[in-house]
Amino acid sequence: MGYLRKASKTLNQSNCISLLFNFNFNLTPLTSRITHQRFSLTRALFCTQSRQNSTKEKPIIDLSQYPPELVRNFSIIAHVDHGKSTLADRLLELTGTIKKGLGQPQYLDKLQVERERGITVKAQTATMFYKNIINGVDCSDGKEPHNYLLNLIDTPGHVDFSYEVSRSLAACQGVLLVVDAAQGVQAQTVANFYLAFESNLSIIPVINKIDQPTADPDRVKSQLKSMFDLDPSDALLTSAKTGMGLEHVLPAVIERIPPPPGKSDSSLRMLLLDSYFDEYRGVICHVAVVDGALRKGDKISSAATGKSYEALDIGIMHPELTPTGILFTGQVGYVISGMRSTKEARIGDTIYHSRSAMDMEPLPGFKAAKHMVFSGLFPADGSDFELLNHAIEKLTCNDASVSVAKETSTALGLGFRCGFLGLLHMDVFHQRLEQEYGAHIISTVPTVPYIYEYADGSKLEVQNPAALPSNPKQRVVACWEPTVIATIVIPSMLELLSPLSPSVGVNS
Ligand SMILES: Nc1nc2c(ncn2[C@@H]2O[C@H](COP(=O)(O)OP(=O)(O)O)[C@@H](O)[C@H]2O)c(=O)[nH]1
Ligand SMILES: [Mg+2]
Repeated sequence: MGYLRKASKTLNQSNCISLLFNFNFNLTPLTSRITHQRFSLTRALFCTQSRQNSTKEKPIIDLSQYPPELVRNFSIIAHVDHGKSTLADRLLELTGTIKKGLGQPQYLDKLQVERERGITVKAQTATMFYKNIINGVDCSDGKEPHNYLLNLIDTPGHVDFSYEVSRSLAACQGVLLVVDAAQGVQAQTVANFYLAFESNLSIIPVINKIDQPTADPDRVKSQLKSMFDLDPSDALLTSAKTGMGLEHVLPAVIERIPPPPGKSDSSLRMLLLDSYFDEYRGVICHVAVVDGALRKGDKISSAATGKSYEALDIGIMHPELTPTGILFTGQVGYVISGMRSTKEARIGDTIYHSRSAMDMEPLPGFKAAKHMVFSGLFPADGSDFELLNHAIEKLTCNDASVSVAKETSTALGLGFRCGFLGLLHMDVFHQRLEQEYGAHIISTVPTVPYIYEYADGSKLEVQNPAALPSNPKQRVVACWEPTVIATIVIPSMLELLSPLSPSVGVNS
């Protein structure tokens, strides 16, 4: 736990018992859709995987034409609603990856929950091919224009999904930091900037929505300078809605973001970035090839589990699963290798060739997710426990930031205690269980973890009040609860006070 404050200076046993009592019996179903209907494992109209089938007649893409110096991997990061997914749409159209006007807006928001709520909750990768030409003029000094392979990752903006952002950045060498020209820098702009900055990534500021009447790009430029020390002249001015200024984005990506640093002549090392479960093909892993190359049929091993697999299918997201049979150094794509569960597909794992696994150094992987709220999940019908177990297993394959442990409640029977990054994350997880796996669940009131300190100095972290042991011999002397150390960003003192202006006196 990050920051803790003393919830009470001293807690006597009776306080603890009443706390326990309140929590234990205050089980409010968050999902009001409890019916006697059984689970159905039918997939909803929208699902976690890419839209497939559109790849059949396409010629196989030859990835050997893209050595690392012609590859750029970048994420689009920003606060919620600053236009990341819309900008991704325009870049996909500009490179001919999707047809202009066809398909829905925010194309990479594929989940039903994303479309219903109008937010991105999953980072999505798309590979684009782009000739470095601006307005028909070759910008590589009269030489034949190069064909570049660009991997774009659209990320969520809400803080509850920042684990998606931090993992995406591990596959990138640079970011487009999008800022709304009217809203200016907001909370997640700051948080995401520091994630990219700490990862040593090249940062390209993009001031978006300049078509809006209230847009004030100069104010945003000065914010970028004062808060992040970003040169105002480096900022690109765009409107992802009208297409204004977009022609400068990809040339800037090629110029300012370095190619991936891996070694082509080394043995294979791949980072497992993300995964999802497909009923027919098992786990589909999203990977970034750091060193070496991976070919279809290769024998590969996981550093985390030691298990070996065969690479049955390999390809890129263009923007759907597109088989290529091979992935080279610096490229980002997918691998299907017959993994069946999350226990095998560990996010952050390093994958090698089985033949060289002995003398390989694993990649650093990812920091573990920090769970902020915990809640119990129980099947609405007790006999559906196994089905809920399978549904959670498959969904956590696509959402590595949820922790799951079995628990039993006297009132609700067998279930699970799940840890989430925040309340929105919890709500989205419940909704996905229902929409993608037909689960009917009862969830208990979310709680935060507490730390109890005993008279003998020992401490106990409790995620569920029912787990607090009631031992009269051990006196609880203090109870600690998580707190937030926050930075408040205010455009100016004057703007903060202006809504109060009638009551603010002016001193002349
Ligand atoms: N006026 C205007 N609206 C935009 C622009 N870019 C995005 N939007 C709108 O802003 C809203 C949020 O966009 P979205 O791409 O989902 O933002 P995200 O949360 O950062 O991915 C949508 O309604 C978009 O249509 C722009 O350049 N100009
Ligand atoms: Mg989005």
